[in-house]
Amino acid sequence: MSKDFKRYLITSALPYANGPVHIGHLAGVYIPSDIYTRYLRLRGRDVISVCGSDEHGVPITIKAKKEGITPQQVVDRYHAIIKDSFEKLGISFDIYSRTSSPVHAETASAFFRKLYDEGKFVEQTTEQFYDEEAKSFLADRYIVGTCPKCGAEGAYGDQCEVCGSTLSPDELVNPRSTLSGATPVKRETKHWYLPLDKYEQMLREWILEGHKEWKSNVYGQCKSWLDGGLMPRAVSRDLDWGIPVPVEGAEGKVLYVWFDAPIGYISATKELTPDWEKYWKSEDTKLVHFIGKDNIVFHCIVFPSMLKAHGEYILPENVPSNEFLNLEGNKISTSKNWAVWLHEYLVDFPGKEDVLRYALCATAPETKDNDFTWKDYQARNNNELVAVLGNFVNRALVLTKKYYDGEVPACGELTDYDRDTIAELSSIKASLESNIENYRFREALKDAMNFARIGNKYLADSEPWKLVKTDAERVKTILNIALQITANIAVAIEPFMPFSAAKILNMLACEKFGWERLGAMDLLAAGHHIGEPSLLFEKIEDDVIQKQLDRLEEIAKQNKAAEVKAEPQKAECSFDDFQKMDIRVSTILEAEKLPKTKKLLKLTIDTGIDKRTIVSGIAEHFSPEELVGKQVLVLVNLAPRDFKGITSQGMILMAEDATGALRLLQPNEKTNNGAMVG
Ligand code: B3M
Ligand code: ZN
Repeated sequence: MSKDFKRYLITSALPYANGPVHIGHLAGVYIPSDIYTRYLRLRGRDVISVCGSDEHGVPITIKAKKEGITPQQVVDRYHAIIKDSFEKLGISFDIYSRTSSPVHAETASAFFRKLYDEGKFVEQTTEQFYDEEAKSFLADRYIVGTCPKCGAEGAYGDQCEVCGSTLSPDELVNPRSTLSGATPVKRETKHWYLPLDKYEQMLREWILEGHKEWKSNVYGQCKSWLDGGLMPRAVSRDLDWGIPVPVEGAEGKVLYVWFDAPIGYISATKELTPDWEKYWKSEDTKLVHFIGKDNIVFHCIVFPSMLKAHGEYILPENVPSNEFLNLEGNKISTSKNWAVWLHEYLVDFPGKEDVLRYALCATAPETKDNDFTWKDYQARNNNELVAVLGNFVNRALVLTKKYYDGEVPACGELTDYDRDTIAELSSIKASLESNIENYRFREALKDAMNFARIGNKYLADSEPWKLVKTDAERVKTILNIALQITANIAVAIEPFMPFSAAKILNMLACEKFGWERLGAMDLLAAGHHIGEPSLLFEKIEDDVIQKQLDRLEEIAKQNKAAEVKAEPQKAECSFDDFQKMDIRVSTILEAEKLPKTKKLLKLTIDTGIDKRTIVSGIAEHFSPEELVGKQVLVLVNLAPRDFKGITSQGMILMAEDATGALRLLQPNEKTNNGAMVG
């Protein structure tokens, strides 16, 4: 079954350029694909890795509308951020292109045109929602209304974000267009459909019979789609952002984003190399799509049907899709800002690119959804990278410096323990390779780390720092072995942590050893001079992690507040009713806690009319110190009330937000006390 391929073409899902990349994207797609690609390169294979920004589709136009800018401005901004942050994390695409490139427009148009000319599409006229004021057909996302399931306002035509129900625009109560507010009407429109049902048999044979080795989540999804029966799918849309449908009489219509985006893989390859056809059109190429689980149907059913319909292209050999990564127990969400953004991480954690690569690979949701927590990130750094990997490499190098002035000592006679250790090390390579080649990157990372674990144990067991006083000859052998292990680590971790691998090589004063030598114990010649040791990783302290947790807590609060519905309006009051209330700008002069109470503060207030005492139940929300000197609004003619024997003359006005926090109401600029509010 394992065919020998001459070359590899690796694709990674094209991120939508409507927001930056977050850790969910990285763990699900880009880190696995980069590990795989780097590994193949190290093995000397002919491999290219292509990716780029997905710059069409409704999410982009919505973002543009929300920010009052053009779709082009949106994609320019995020394409730059995404490309830059991928580079900084060491994601080593051979090309990171974009679907707004001219080569792509031409490639996608020609692809459509060929299918069109050969009669591979069916044309169908259906009724779609239309905004008569804005003179525009409406994508589902452009229609909002009341959710028929939970009654929430502002549900979208495809989904209610409050209760999570999947909806169709027909189901919305009181549907409105977000373009003009008008009630949408139905209007006829013509589109081109790819009859997926015609490819069902081909897909069944190819996937269900031919690719039983695919990951069970991917295989299972394909099977359930195929068992459910496939239907023709529209490949065009009424939209003004995208690649125009290259057919006469198709004004105002563009290619559906899921038609053009996967063709982006082909366009990117074209831009990369004039030899692109040998990657796409030869059965000797192993095509692998790295994607997230929400993209499975497009990469396993729709795109392969397109490729088959076209006729000149190969199909993917595998589509290793991951499940989802959650963040601190909750689903990552771009719209809710519940994410760790790569470009922000790079600023907050300079020099810690490999730590993120490591932590995300180690927690990658390979077989089921998984959770990223900052505590786990910290523990992985401190207990694994610092305590095991960094510690071992540092000891080996520092001791070599100290005992031999940086010269690699010769290996003497081996003990049984040495031989066992070496045997253990040499068995790792095969496991590491098989794990990577079978997309088990978490296991592969454990294999790579095993070099450091074994090395660490070897030094701890053999204690050269003690032995140096009694058996100096033996210490030479121990350190020779420790240095050989260090050199092996530089090879083994390179696909996962390329920056650290380079750092180790630099400290060893060596060029790359080559993957084929992994496991060998003669990577460093006796007499070779190593360079200066420095720390590979540093401990991450609690306060750094706390800062990230605080940020998330703040976001959670804001999200909660945004979700909460305001209390219904109270019964009407007359202007005279309102006029009865005498509200004045006042300054808090003194504040103290009322003894033996939890909630009460005794405040002395300058109302401009007089100085008076107010007792307020806010001690759990404000400390006396933070109140003194603040200007506030006070209802001064409220009937006096006694609290614990103190008469309170008035009430300070406050707002309680959705989280239960109290906010003082203050004039927006300093105002004289006694100024009337009304
Ligand atoms: N832009 C969807 C996503 O990010 C998408 C992938 C396209 S791959 C051709 O989920
Ligand atoms: Zn709902």
